Amino acid sequence: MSKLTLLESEERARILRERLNAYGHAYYVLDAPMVSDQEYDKLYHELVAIETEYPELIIQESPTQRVGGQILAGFEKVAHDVPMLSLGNAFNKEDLIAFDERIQKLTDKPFNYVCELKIDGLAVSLKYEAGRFVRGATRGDGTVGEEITQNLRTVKAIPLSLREPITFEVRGECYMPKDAFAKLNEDRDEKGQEIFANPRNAAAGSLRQLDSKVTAERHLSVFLYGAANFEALAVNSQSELLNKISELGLRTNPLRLESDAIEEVWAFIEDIQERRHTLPYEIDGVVIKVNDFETQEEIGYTVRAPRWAIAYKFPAEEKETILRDIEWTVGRTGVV
Ligand code: 1X8
Repeated sequence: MSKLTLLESEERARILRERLNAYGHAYYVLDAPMVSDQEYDKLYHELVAIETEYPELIIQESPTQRVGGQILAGFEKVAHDVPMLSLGNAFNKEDLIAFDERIQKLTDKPFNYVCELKIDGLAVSLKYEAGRFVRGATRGDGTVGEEITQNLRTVKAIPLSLREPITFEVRGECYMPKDAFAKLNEDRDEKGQEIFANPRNAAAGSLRQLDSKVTAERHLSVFLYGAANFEALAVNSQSELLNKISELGLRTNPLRLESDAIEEVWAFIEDIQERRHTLPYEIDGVVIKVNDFETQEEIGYTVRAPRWAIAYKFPAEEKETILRDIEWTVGRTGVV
């Protein structure tokens, strides 16, 4: 093929970015691929070729810009505009009933609950300005976190641009899928590197990398479930928020229940607990939230956590293993 002019390349690059972003959204956000890997790779490499020929056409939102960049000396601290709260816990049915009774006392209006899976990863906050991903941060202590924008840009399920030019901060959980975790530990074991204890630690270690090229190789994913300063979204409830952020191109978890009956909430918790091992990611419970935002505000907050939500925590998953061998090693100083 003869070389394209700058103007032709600009137009072609725009089309390629649009198509690759649509295919990436289908694959990484919806888990429903539209094209084969070969077809995706063909277009991706065509875009790389154009951007190599005309580097002035590279934009931050290009799918080619997810491979990692410069090596940082450390992470900057970021103060969250709206604190990232923790949740009260429930460990059994009695705790759940007590939560429901507290809620009943705190509001006169009829209301319902939304139940979502509690993802065992790391809470992150993603800031979008005019629809463009501009900053990502860890939760930290809830007030101050660490700026990890470079690392989060490598997470393919995080869109670099939204479907509307909206300014807001979305929150969710970044995690390592079980299969990615198993593969990573296998590779590390072969190389004699220390293995990660669980997917959560592996995700944390991956997001703490000062070299984002390492993060890019770790196959992290994300589920989004909340927002700070979400006036721009024009939503009145948690279920509307989940639908809206999903329309914007953000990944949400499809497994959820809306119900006004605590017995139904309990049935959902039991069902999820039984099925948790069949999920491709680790969860440590179910989060139960009052759906309507006005009712949430009426019910209010304690110093650390909303009164209108609770985390039902599953017992840590226990597995039986066979110990096959123990290898003793003597260190430099003679210590075994
Ligand atoms: C923590 C988590 C929440 C949700 C899922 N996973 C978590 N780890 C959710 O709401 N779907 S909410 C939350 C928190 O508020 N601390």
